Amino acid sequence: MHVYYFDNNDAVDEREPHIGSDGDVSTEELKAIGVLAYHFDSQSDVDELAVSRNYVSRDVVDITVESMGGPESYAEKLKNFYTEHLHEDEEIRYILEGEGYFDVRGKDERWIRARLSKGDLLILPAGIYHRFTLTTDNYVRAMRLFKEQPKWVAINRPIADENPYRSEYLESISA
Ligand code: KMT
Ligand code: NI
Repeated sequence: MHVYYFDNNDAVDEREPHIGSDGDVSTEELKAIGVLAYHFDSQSDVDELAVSRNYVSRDVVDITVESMGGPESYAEKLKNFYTEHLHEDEEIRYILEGEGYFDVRGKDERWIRARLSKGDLLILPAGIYHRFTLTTDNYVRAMRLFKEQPKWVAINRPIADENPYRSEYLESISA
């Protein structure tokens, strides 16, 4: 998994790498904002992790132009994924096929981009602002795992600024 600071060049398609000049981001740096990154080649390792962290539900999503029902709805879906948002629960994303980018906000509000390929797994804490997009290959198959009662809803910024899970998250990363 390549993790680095995003270049903030919004004139370029979001599905391009956008490798910035601020360099790579280490696993420790990710951990400091509550994000855990792993690589698992076997599903049983993922299952074990899910059990140990009290995950109870999951789904598998295929994101392609066809699976989304054509170019227009694909573009619409991408727009939703790429709108900065948070979730009220911790969530796991595990890449089964293809590739995608998760952008998460660093402590200083800079975007950190993680390029996820087959076998890469990311744990996003509740309350972290993030967004997602595909690569120019336009193909990903991902498993999404949810804790306890799944809260599928994405809450966009800035409405989520007032969300209690947001405050709780900010508290948890303040050292
Ligand atoms: C999210 O939380 O933004 C997503 O789950 C994006 C799609 S999963 C590859
Ligand atoms: Ni999300």
